[in-house]
Amino acid sequence: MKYLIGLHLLIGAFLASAEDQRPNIVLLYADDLGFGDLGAYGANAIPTPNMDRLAKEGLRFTNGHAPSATCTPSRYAMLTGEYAWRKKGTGILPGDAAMIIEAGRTTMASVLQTNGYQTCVVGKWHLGLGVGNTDWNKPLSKTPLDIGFTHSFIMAATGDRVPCVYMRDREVVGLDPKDPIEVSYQNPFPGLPTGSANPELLKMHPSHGHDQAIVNGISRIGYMKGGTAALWKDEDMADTFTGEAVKFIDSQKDKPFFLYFALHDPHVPRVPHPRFVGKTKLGPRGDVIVQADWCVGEILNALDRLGLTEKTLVILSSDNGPVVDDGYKDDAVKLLGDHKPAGVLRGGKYSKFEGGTRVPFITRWPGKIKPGVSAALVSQVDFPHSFAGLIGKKFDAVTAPDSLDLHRALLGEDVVGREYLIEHAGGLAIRTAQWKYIEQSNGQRKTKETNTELGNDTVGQLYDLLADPGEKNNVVKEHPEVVTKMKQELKKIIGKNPPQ
Ligand code: NG6
Ligand code: CA
Repeated sequence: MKYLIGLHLLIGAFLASAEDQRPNIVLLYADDLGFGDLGAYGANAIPTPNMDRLAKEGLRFTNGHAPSATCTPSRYAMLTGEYAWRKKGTGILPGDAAMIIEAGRTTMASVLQTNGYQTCVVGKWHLGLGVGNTDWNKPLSKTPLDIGFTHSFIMAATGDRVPCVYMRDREVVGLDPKDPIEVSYQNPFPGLPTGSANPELLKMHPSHGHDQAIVNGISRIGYMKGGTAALWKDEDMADTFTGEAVKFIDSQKDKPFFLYFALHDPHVPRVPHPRFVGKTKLGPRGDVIVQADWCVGEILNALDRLGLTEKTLVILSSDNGPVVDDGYKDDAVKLLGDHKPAGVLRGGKYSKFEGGTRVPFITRWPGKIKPGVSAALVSQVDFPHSFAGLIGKKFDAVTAPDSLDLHRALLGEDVVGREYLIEHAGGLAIRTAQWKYIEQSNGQRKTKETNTELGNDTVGQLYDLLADPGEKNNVVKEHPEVVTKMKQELKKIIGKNPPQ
């Protein structure tokens, strides 16, 4: 009996220590940050000491991918483990869209929540809220709280879309009930100024689109009325989100936690706090990357201060590649100089070329991850299964057909990662460690507005990424056997769970 009790205690202690091994997870997710935008990936026009610190102390991936070349589909895939192109209605959403992830669905957050983690999202959401026809003056029926988050402090969509307010859990923060919010993506509110009618009221002018409601001297996509006390000030957004993120870490320091910090920068409108203005010679786009780097630094400092650095897996990445002019006259094109936001890669946000989805991707967990560089092919769509794998669980939802348990790759123990990866920007491309095949398409080659090479061509394109990382030489004719294999695999992957 004595021995049995002894054994029991021993097993108990072992289990407790196994539990203690479970790391906190902090996912720092920038918006439109390019493969070449930080020092660790070769930039020298933008100082990013905190992101570079992560790379130095952790593992810097050279083949880390966002699932799509724009925000909503990337985030949909990252949260659910299902590629967005399988499901209708997962393109860039307006700010009044219904939530596109079903309540109760297993996500990268819920798998941690059901295993005892406190889970928090702070920042950009852009996956819809409520069920449609949202009344912003009432608690919302569908929010991050319904898909695995215990805490939520978000903006509904993007910085350039109404409603320009923060939401905590189910409610708008700081709303005066006597000044209710109305939102419309169809019609302007009579009597209210707009960017197109009243350019004299603007402190930043649109270059394309973005000429509707004016909030804080900046015109946006969509119309809104009321909610004056709740409106955000773009200059303070990075401070506000970072403050919330640090507050969450402080409050959870003794329990395992997951923080999904979805930074707004460097998405448009690019409006740095005055203390970051002029920190680069690149104008607002460079300055808000410095601001994003500061946000990262504040999180790393909080982990250091609380003694959590060794207990925390930090992941830094971006939801899609970079764009220079994304709709505001912020001098980003004029002041770009030699800076290459996508580094050696071709294309950027919206593109099927590598610049669309290959993004900064860094993991750090001191003592567990050996610092270095990894060429493993990994995607954010793998987070759901990998987070489960990391805590010794299975992500057993059948709703995540595209997610793999690559936690060993994230920790640097597996240097290969995926065999195949799908890239998505309107149409699809498929790649392996060496090859990239882009399906033929009749889409336009380049967008006039953003000047992005979209990767469309009326013939299929095959690139040898090892020899030609910039996707300059289409070798589709030279390697018919590779093309056949890639097409077959693409068909197989699509067929696994055909698009709706
Ligand atoms: C585009 C916007 C762009 C940006 C993008 C979404 C116009 C002309 N362009 O439609 O500015 O908001 O949508 O970006 O409106 S994302 O990173 O959220 O996907
Ligand atoms: Ca984005």
